[in-house]
Amino acid sequence: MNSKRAKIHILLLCFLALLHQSQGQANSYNCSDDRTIYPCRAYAFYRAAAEQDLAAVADLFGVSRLMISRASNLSLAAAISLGDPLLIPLTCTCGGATSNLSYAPTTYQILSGDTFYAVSTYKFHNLTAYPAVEAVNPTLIPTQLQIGVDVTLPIFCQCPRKSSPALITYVFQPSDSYRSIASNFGSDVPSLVSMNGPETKIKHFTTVLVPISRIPPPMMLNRSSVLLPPPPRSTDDHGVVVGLAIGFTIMVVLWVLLLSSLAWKWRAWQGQAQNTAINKKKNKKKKKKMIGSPQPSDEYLTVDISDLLDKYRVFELEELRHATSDFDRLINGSVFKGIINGQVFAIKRMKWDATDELKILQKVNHSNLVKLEGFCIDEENNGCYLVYEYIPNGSLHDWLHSPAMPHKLQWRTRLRIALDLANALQYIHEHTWPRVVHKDIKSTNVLLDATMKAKIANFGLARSGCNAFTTRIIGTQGYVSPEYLSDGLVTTKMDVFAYGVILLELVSGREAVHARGELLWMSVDKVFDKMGVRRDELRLWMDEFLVHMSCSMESVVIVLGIARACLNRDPSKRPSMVDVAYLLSKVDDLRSDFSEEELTVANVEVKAR
Ligand SMILES: *[C@@H]1O[C@H](CO)[C@@H](O)[C@H](O)[C@H]1NC(C)=O
Ligand SMILES: *[C@@H]1O[C@H](CO)[C@@H](O)[C@H](O)[C@H]1NC(C)=O
Ligand SMILES: *[C@@H]1O[C@H](CO)[C@@H](O)[C@H](O)[C@H]1NC(C)=O
Ligand SMILES: *[C@@H]1O[C@H](CO)[C@@H](O)[C@H](O)[C@H]1NC(C)=O
Ligand SMILES: CC(=O)N[C@H]1CO[C@H](CO)[C@@H](O)[C@@H]1O
Repeated sequence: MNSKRAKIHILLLCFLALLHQSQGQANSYNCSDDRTIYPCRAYAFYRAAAEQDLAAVADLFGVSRLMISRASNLSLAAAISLGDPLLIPLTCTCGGATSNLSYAPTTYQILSGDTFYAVSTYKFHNLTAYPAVEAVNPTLIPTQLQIGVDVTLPIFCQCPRKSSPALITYVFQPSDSYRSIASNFGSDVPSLVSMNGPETKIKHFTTVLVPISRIPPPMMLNRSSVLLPPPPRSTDDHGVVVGLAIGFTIMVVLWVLLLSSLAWKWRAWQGQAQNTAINKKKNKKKKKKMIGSPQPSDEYLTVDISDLLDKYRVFELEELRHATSDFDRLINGSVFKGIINGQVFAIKRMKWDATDELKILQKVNHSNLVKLEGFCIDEENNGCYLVYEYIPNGSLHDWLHSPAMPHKLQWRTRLRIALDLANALQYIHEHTWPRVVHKDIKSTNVLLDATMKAKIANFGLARSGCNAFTTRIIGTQGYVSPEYLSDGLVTTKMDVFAYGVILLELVSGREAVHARGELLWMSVDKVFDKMGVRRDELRLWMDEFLVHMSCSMESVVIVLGIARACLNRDPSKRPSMVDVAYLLSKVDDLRSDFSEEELTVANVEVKAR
């Protein structure tokens, strides 16, 4: 009985192999037949190049060091040397009808002398190939690459169809055979044949897919488990001893932090069920797709805590307890007001993993972003606190929508806020590397300081890296972009969309979601007709207070036009925040010619022409 089954099995494999042979190798990465299995976790095998440390590899692939080190059975503090094998966790996606290629998008910035061929062959070690690079970057001309331009490098990958939990993309070396690959990765020759066709057809330096059942694979388990940090350069013995002692201390500290970070992760993982899922059904469907991919916690970006220690103040729990009168001064949600040495802070208790937010915040520094001052680890409760600068005037949401506010915002102030936000978003989208997408732009996450300058808070959902896909759809209704809701597509354009909704709130004084469930961004359509803005409808739709203050209709129309562009359903047609900030600054510049008192509607209208 069993042997019969085995025979059928082998026959089936041969059949599959033949099928593959006739279709050629490129079809291993054709994703058009079953799009429902994307995105998924996939892996690429990469050997460290000369002078490349873990951070350099992590940057190249846009993943965290911790993710690589965990998949590769390395300690985070370990030095890696030339040729060390690394397993890079990637998110494998389907490139869409234009390419039908399954790949993990990796952003690469062109340096002097780079060509698509050189980058795929030498920097990415043939994990991708230049024709594929051309296919996924249709707007770039390969012979005219400009230094600094971003290129998407499609790392070949594939999502597993059934039994095998993950697939590794491996570049077939001249010294390799299916047999050696199978033993290195804990796979078997028939599976390799079924995935890639017969061995004789495999060309050197092309990729093969290796199904594996365990991460890390056997060849990486054989590493010595005690890896020391790189030896200090100093040659005198005293220096070496001190260096080792310091290295050891750092390692111990790192491990303690790493363990607590893992503990937060576990909590985060458990707490996920309670997260605000805007579309529970969709969420469920997407989650199902991820079943079978190993290490669900890898979904989280992780932070190299070593980078944080010298940048931020580390607070003691006792200190925070004292500052907040034993956590009695609640601002809202889980944010407390605390006073330490006369300085006021906002202290946020993290319900789940803070490492995402820490990782993002350590990279950003802009006067329109709420600044992180330090953090505190609560070992007893496996929790953590983030300590921010205190922003006294509360949220934009309250100023626009709460009847309790002492007065309403002037149009000029609203324009100023719009420009502040545009500048902040422009900064995180254009001046961070990899790019940061905030993912939860909304008026409650916009805080106003004593001079009514706007600052963006709450990077809890933020992501670095663009064009990623997510399988956890979370966000705030009324602000989420259609493409994120339907495909989980995360790009800077989703922040642009949410920003468009805030502009509508500023103009209309209405909430992003009306009490009856109507979405503000949909309701604005009635203000427009084929010719543009209908002024009569606009007067009815906009904030009554602004109408009474007889603010410049001209500038309201300009802002509404910008909002409408930001809300385009096609993300590629939305302007970038650079464009938005430029357009707004022109409106705003006009106004700053005048002092607040002198500013009259007539002046602005004349100037606006
Ligand atoms: C992928 O497969 C589909 C049908 O299965 C076919 O139409 C398409 O041409 C293939 N694409 C590539 C790039 O081979
Ligand atoms: C992608 O696949 C679809 C469906 O099989 C097919 O209609 C389309 O032509 C393919 N596109 C390319 C560029 O191969
Ligand atoms: C990539 O493949 C080319 C041949 O196609 C080979 O010359 C080159 O050495 C390979 N790169 C690496 C890093 O192995
Ligand atoms: C483990 O490494 C040692 C040398 O470092 C080597 O002799 C041995 O064959 C390796 N074992 C496996 C299973 O790769
Ligand atoms: C750093 C690290 O994780 N090392 C592990 C590699 O795998 C071996 C065998 O499972 C473990 O004993 C090591 O601790």
